[in-house]
Order: sequence, then C-alpha cells, then structure tokens
Amino acid sequence: MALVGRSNVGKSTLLNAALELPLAIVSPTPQTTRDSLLGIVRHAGAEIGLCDTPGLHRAKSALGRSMNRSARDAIHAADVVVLVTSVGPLTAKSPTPLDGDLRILADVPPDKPVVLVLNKVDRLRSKVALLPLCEAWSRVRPLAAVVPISALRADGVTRVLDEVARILPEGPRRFDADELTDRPLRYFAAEYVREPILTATREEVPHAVAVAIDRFDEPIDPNEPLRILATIHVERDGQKRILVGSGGEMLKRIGTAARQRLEALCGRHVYLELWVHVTPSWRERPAELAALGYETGRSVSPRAHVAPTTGRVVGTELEDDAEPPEDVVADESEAPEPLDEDASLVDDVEDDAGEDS
Ligand SMILES: Nc1nc2c(ncn2[C@@H]2O[C@H](COP(=O)(O)OP(=O)(O)OP(=O)(O)O)[C@@H](O)[C@H]2O)c(=O)[nH]1
Ligand SMILES: [Mg+2]
Repeated sequence: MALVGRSNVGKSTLLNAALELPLAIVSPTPQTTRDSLLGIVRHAGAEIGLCDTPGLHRAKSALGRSMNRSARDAIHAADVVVLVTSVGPLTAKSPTPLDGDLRILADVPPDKPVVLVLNKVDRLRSKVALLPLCEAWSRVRPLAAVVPISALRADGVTRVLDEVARILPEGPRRFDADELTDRPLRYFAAEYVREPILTATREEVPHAVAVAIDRFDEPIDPNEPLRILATIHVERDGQKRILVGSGGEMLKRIGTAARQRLEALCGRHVYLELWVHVTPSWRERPAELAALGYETGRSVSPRAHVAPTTGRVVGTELEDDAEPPEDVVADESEAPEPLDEDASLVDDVEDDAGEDS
C-alpha cells in the first residue's frame, strides 16, 4: 500500500506508528521525506508493505519534481492507496476536502481502492466536525474506508491496518519473516543525520541540506562499532556556518543525535564522522541528485561523486501546499484556496494554500 498525501500531514508518523518503531524521519518541516521508504508490517494474517512517500507539493526544483515522481510511482505500484490528510482547528468551520487532497485523489486510478485517513484528530476539541467532513468526502468518490486517527498518539492506527488487510489482494509472501524495510542501514545513517538538522534549523536551511555517506564500514564482529563517514551538503557558505556552529558545537550536536538514533536502530555502537561541504545548486542538478541517491532512490554515493558546482543559488522553496507546523496551526488561514484550472498531478502538483498561515 502507498501512504500518500500533502506534506506534513503525518504520513511518516503513521508509518512509524504502524511499525511500532521510529524508522522514518519525522519533522515539522514540510518535505521531510524525500524518497519512498517501505516498512513491512504483519497484521491480521496479512503481510503489509507500507510505502511512505514524499508529500506531494508544488515543486520548484529538480529535487521537488523527483520527490513528486516518487510519490506518484508509489500510487501506481500499490494495490491500495492510503490517502492521508490532517484535520485541525479549521475543520469545524470548513468541513470540506482540501483542493490539494482532491488533486492527489484525482491521480489515483478509479479502480484502485482508497482508504482515507483523517490524521491529527487530537487537535480537535470535538470530533463532531468529522461527520460532515466524512460525508463530503464520500460524495467525491467511493472510498474503501474513512479512518480518523492520531498517528502521534498511535490512536486508530490498528484500524487503518485492519482496513488495508481486509482489502489487500491475496498473493504469495514477498518478504522474509524478519524483514523490516527495503532500505539498507546506510540509507538510515544519512536520514538520521538529516533529521536533527530539520528539527534545529529554519527557513531555507532544511531544504538545502543533503547527506552523502562517504564510507560505511560494518565489521563482522558485532562488538566492533559501525564506522561511518558522512558529508552534509549545503548550498551556501552561510548555511555551512550555521551547521558547524560556534566552535563546531552545532555539528557535534547533530552527530550525537544521529549516532544515538542509529545505535538504537541497529543495536551496536556507531562511530560517526561528519563534514559539511558547500555544493551550490545541488537541488537543481540531475547529476548531483543522482549522486546523492535521489534519482535512483536506492543508493547514497561517495562525496567524490558530488562535484562542487558553481552557478545560480536556488532561493527558498515556498512549501505552500503543506500542512503548517504545529506552532502555527492556530493561524491556519481561512483564505479561499486558489484553484488553478491547469492544476494536475501529471505535472507538478499545484498548491493549495488553504491551511497555510
Ligand atoms: N498533533 C499531531 N501532530 C502530528 C500527528 N501526526 C504527525 N504529527 C506532526 O506533524 C508533523 C509532520 O509529521 P510527518 O510524519 O513528518 O509528516 P509527513 O506527512 O511525513 O511530512 P512530509 O514527509 O514532509 O511529507 C510532525 O511535527 C509530527 O509530529 C498527529 O496525529 N497529531
Ligand atoms: Mg514524511
């Protein structure tokens, strides 16, 4: 099944809750997830491959387009689509589906079952507003189920798995009994370096960061630590200064958080060395994106493959179709959402600014 939706609605939080393990990185920054990540859950006799995907958004860079492509590919590859949206203080005033969600749904083939997940119900004072919202959704297209949940509190997540297990087609098992994900440990090493950066930095910095694993030594003796050398790529000198911090203090904090996260996942000691490198415009350049693993989505290449380039410095991406972070939820805009007649997921997803502040 594919977990799809706008940015920041809680897809990765839902994946983690279903796995009962914080495998995917999560942050209040829109566009946290950059490529698909499969988590395998055994539930009610079914083997469910949950494919977490990047939030569909109005892409303003080659990276953004690659992210949207990966989400669309997941929609088309999945047997079941779980469309995740979120509810909040505005839901009571305007219990209608958001344009951004409707556009995503329009890209799901009509014969593919869709489970709609209304996430973040913990933000509602009363769940009464969910009834008209569910009714409005049911008029849009037949849905296999509508499930209100709080992924953050792992409330309702079992019901999502129940519904998916019920409608999944029968087929042979595809994964080993102890398989958890399709990604290797080095993928998580890069992601877990990125996560504290997303949490600790603001504005364009989180979006300008990519992490490449330069060396990944996994000694056969499990008592020996994993030895990892990673480069954090940024686009400008100022961003590098922020990440290094005064006396290297920020970089040290990032490294400690990443190391602890990885040690918890793999159950062994980790030695992690971090470098910060300015690679201008990496988000715009297919060669850099491929070297960083975003085009192929399956490998993180050595630093040497990411040649520093010169050229236009990419401005801040306006993540204007994203669910806003928690701290601005109270300011959710009530402005009508701009409807772009050409809006379609076939090209870049156009924005819905409905919940923007
Ligand atoms: N209050 C509340 N916050 C939630 C819930 N689920 C997720 N969040 C928060 O929403 C933010 C985004 O969560 P993610 O899981 O990263 O969202 P996402 O849809 O994967 O985002 P992208 O990867 O950027 O597309 C984080 O700050 C989460 O803690 C929920 O049920 N309730
Ligand atoms: Mg995510």
